[in-house]
Amino acid sequence: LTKCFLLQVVNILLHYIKKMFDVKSKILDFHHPHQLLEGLDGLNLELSGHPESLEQLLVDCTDTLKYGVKTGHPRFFNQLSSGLDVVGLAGAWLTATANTNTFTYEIAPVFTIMETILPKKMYGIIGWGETEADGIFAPGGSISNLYGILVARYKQYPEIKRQVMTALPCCVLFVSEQVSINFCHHQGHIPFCVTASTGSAVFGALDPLQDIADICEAHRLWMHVDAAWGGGLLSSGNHSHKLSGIERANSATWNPHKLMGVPLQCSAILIREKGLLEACNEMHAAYLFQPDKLYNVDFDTGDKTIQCGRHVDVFKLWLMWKAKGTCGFEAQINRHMELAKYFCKVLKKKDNFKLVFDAEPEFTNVCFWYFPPRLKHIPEGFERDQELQKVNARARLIEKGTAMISYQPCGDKVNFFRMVFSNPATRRADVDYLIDAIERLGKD
Ligand code: ABU
Repeated sequence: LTKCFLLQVVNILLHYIKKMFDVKSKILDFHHPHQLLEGLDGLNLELSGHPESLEQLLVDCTDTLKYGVKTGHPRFFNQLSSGLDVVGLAGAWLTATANTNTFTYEIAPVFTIMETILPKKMYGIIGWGETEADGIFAPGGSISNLYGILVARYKQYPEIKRQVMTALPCCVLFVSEQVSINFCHHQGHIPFCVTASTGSAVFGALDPLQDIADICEAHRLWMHVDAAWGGGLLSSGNHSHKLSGIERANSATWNPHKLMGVPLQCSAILIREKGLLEACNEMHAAYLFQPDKLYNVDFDTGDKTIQCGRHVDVFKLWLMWKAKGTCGFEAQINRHMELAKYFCKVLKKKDNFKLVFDAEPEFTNVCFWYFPPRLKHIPEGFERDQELQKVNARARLIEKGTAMISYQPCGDKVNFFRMVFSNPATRRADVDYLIDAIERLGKD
């Protein structure tokens, strides 16, 4: 019965994957939240007191996928993380089957070793290869950045482990203008860290890391690089120079679940000075990290984190690395960059589209406005901006379910579309389709 149930689940998944890669299938059958809550067409999300049959669970699995978003569809451009790598998927299935916790070697022997191998590979690529650095996988880029900042503060004020935060002066963290925290500097506050961004979410902006490293060295500040999005560029001989200076950083966040296409989630925090991550976060839970175990407890990585339960995120990346080699990731990233260049070139030739920045894209983000014919004769200014803000081609694309692209305002710029390339299934024809669809659906 178990085997039969699981085989049927696998069949449902395989059917879904086939449809996901079929460019003619819809990405999404859009419904409003209240429709899903109320239930439609047999979908019932409510839980009851009695058990349901396995047949019903199979229907529930099918329905869950039916009303979801096919993020691996070649025309899904909505997120920085998109696409579905089948080897990575196999890794996720294996990890789920193993169902272990990556905090100790005793219950995750292979995975904890992998979690030493992969960070080493990654910090080797960053350029810290000569030193013994450190790293773990964390639940997403923001948490990885948090780890970087916690370690930066600990490095300057190790007493934070014993004292309350108010015993410290007010520590100031400097960040890129593109991450939404406000710069502040008051007399008496102590700068301790600069976080640079390589690949801001909207524009894909890359901070000048060498200049930032100079400043950090001059003022003895910790340098953290948020390369969650941009880290993948390091795999490409053509593009890694854009992160020049990252080798001088003290810590870096790098999310293989973005540009490298590893299934969610897979985010690494890499710390250049070995030992700091553990010294900063350790709590010595005696029921997990007994020092007198029969093996080398250096492989009990759990005390490096503020989490207790920790999902195995490393295996998908390990398996994909095996399958592609570094050259496979390089080819994939070069393709994304070429598509971004192509997309820009096509938009530049069209007078009803305008790029937010005219320059050649540094990354795979391409931001642009679409001008429907009715806006052509409205002069640049407030009135046109108000209308542009309302251009609703994106909403229509979602309703049609044929493509998905995100949009946002930013600073003084009214709503514009953000195209990103990270989906390995995307081809030029999909890019052409998107431009066409925006023109068709947004013209009135
Ligand atoms: N961590 C930022 C993700 C944003 C995006 O996928 O659009």
